[in-house]
Amino acid sequence: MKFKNKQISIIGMARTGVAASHYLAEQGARVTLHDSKPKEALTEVLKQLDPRVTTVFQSSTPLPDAELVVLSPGVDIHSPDLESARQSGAEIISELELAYRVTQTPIIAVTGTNGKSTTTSLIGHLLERGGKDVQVGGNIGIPFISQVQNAPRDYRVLEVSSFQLEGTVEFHPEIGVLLNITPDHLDRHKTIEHYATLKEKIAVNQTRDDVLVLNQDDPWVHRIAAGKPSQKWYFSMNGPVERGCYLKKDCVLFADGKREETVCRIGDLQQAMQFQVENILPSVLVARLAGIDSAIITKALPAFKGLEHRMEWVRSINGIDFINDSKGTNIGALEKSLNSFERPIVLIAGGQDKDSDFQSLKALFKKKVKHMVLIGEARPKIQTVLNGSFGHESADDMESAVRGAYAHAQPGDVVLFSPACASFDMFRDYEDRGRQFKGCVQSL
Ligand code: UMA
Repeated sequence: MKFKNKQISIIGMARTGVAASHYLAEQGARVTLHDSKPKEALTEVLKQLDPRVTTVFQSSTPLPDAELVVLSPGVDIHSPDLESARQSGAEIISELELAYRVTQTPIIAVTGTNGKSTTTSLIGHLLERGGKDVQVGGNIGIPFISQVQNAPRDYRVLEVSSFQLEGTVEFHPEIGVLLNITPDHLDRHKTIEHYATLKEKIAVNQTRDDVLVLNQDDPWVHRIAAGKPSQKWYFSMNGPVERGCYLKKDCVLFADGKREETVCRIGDLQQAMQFQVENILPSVLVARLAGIDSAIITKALPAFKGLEHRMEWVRSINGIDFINDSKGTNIGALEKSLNSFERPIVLIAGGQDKDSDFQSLKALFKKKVKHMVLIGEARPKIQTVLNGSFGHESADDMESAVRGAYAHAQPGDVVLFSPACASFDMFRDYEDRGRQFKGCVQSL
């Protein structure tokens, strides 16, 4: 792709936009970086910009002569702000597509509603322990475009979101991983059908030389995989698969269609990972498909601690465990987290609603949760669902939420912070939210 002297508008002046502007300015493009926010709100970002980049504030509308428009993931490709660029014939792509077009290294791409970050990191960990030269990036927090000038020898391992896939055209991973599909981001994508179509873009350019790693237990994943020419390998929590990885009692098994091998015992893993077996299965499978021996994987798995803000054990007070699951930003994540415990749960949940159907969790709440503390904008909506059916209270800030939850917990209980919502109503992002939770727990 030739960028020299090309007029390019990048929308969104945060991590992705800044990284894309650096790359494109280096390539000699005429780069304009836009943001809907005013200049005063972006002073920190401005310090990081390449002087060759022109800035436009309080506008997400590309320049009239832009030949290429690159979107940050937070920018909706259907936004009316992009209409004039579309009509004038500019190509509109996501940063994921841009970075894909300028990289040669084989890509392992992980998508799905939940478990993406953990699976992506664990794949990176297993491949590194197996002696591969890899780079981990994407939605996990490191824009892919910021990595392209530093190519690893063997693989790029990317977490890719529906927001990033929305603006892809040619994107084509050698190994695509599709973890699960449950409703998320419906405030932007409107229907689960459309959301699933975006997830499908991980596979649409694959050929019979490529690999798809698929969740055997997820009906949406099956629908997406149907008819794709890719070589399909499966993983399952519920029973054997012919080619892939599955859970048998306490063991992870790998099968290649001819023979089976036991890769690890769940009891040997770090506690946080024992709650996330569903992420271990595809990670082990990808590592095997990338040529890593089972013996190396068996040794490498217990060293993986899991990610911050994902079923992260914070502290135990009088036999009450406090778990930080701030990265659980949708109801599918909350469902999985609740199902991980066989002990009474005091749940802290809520935040900015993403048009989620909390009604679908009502039965599970009744079964698993002994008391609920609600935070954020979604409080009235969740309260309507609970409808006085069991104990709940409302908290205006994290400190009162943690104190309220602690007051209702007894030895042997779990205080689980798994919000099932976005964080932006009360916090900078889910990391800020999780750190505030941990800070409040530490000061109890
Ligand atoms: N903006 C506009 N116009 C718009 C919309 C937004 O100018 O119409 C501006 C905002 O004012 C803001 C900027 O765009 O200044 C924000 O862009 P961004 O939201 O894309 O932020 P980045 O920092 O670039 O982060 C993005 C991903 N953000 C989102 O998908 C919302 C990060 O994923 C990702 O880690 C990062 O790129 C690096 O790849 C976060 C996320 O929440 C963690 N992802 C969702 C999820 O995991 O569920 C998909």
